[in-house]
Amino acid sequence: MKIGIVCYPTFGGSGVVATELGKALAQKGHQIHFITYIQPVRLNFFNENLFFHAVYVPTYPLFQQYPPYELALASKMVDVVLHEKLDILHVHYAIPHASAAYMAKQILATKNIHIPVVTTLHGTDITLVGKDASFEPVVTFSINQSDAVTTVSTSLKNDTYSHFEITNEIHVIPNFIDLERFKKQEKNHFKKAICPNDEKLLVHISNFRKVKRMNDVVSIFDLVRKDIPAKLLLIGDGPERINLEIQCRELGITDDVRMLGKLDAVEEVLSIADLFLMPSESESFGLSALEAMACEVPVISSDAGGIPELNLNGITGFTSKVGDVNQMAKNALYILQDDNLPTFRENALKRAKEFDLNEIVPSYEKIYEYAKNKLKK
Ligand code: GMT
Repeated sequence: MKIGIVCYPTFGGSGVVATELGKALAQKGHQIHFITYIQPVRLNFFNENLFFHAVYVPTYPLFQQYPPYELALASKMVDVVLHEKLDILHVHYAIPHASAAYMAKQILATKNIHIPVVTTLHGTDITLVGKDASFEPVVTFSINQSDAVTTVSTSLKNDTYSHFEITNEIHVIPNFIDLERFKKQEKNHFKKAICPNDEKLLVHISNFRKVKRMNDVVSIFDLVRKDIPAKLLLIGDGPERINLEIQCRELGITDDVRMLGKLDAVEEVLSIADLFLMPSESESFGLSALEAMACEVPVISSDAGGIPELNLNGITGFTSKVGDVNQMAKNALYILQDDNLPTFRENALKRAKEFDLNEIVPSYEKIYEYAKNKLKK
C-alpha cells in the first residue's frame, strides 16, 4: 500500500508513534510518505520505502502573525496523493491534521480521486486543546468525516465520546514498542558515573509541560531520597524546566538531580534506571512508561487517563490518585527494596511484551483496509 503519514515531527509521543509506525510499515513492504514541516526526529533511518515531503509555508507580510500552515499542509497532501498515487492518508493528532486531510480529500474528489482518511487521536488533541471552544466544532466535524478513527487507549476513546458529538465508530489501537531497540543493555560504567555509591536511580522523561506535573516528580524524589540514597535523571525539555530548577534549589537537592535535555538514545538511560516516574495530570497512554517497562523499569504513576491500561497496579508498578505524592513515594520505596525490585522488573518487561510492535502494527493495516472498504460503500 502507498500510505501518506501526517504528524508532528517533534519529540512528542504522537510524532514518535507515527514515525515508528511508518518505519515498521516500510519494513513490511509498504511505501510510506511522511508529510510534515521538518523531517520527523525518529526518521533517522534509511529504507527504500520511506519518503519525506516537506510542507513549506511561504512568507508574506499579511501572514506574519498567523502563517496558514493548515492550507499549505492540505495543498501538500493533494500534491503528494496526486504525484505519488497514494492509497490512503493517515493523520496523527486531530489539530490541524484531520481538518487539513478533510480539505485535501474534498479537493481530490473534484479530480475524481477518492482517498480514505484515517485519523489517530493521541491525547491532548482531545483532552486539552481539542475540547477548547476555539477548536471543538472543527475537531468534531473532522473526526466524524474520517473514514476510520483510532485512539491509543480505551480511556481516550471514552473521553472522545464524552467531549464531542461523535457519530463515527472509534477503534482502539494502543501504543507499541520496538523490543529490539528498547531492551535493557549493559551500561554499568554509566550507572557507576551517575550513582557512584550505588544509589537507586529514578528517571522521568517528558516534554516538561504542566500536564506532566513535573513538581510532583521532584517531590516524590525528595521523599524517596530522605529514606534511601537516590539520584534523579530528568530527560526532555519544556516550559516547566525553570520551575523545576527553582524547586530543586529550594529543596537543596541539586547535587542529586541531573537534567540531561532532549536525548535520542533514551534506552541507554533507561537501561540503568531502577524506577520510572509518571505522575501526569492527564495521559492518554504513556508511551515513555512503556519504553521504560521494555527496559525492565517498573513505573510509579498517577491513575490518569489510559495509564492504568498499561501500568498494572501492584504488578508492574503502582498507580495512585493524581497529586498523591506521599502515596507515590511510599510505593516507590516499596518497589526499590532489594527483595521486591527484581519481581517488578520482570513483570514490567512481561507487560511491555504485550505491546510488541509486531503484534500491534497489523491492527493499523486492518484499519487501512476497513477505511478503504468504508469509502467504497
Ligand atoms: O505526552 C505528550 O505530551 C505528547 C503527546 C503528543 O500528543 O504528542 O503524547 C500523547 O500521545 C502519546 C502517543 O500516543 C501518548 O502515549 C501520550 O500519553 C499522549 N500524551 C498525553 O495524553 C498527555
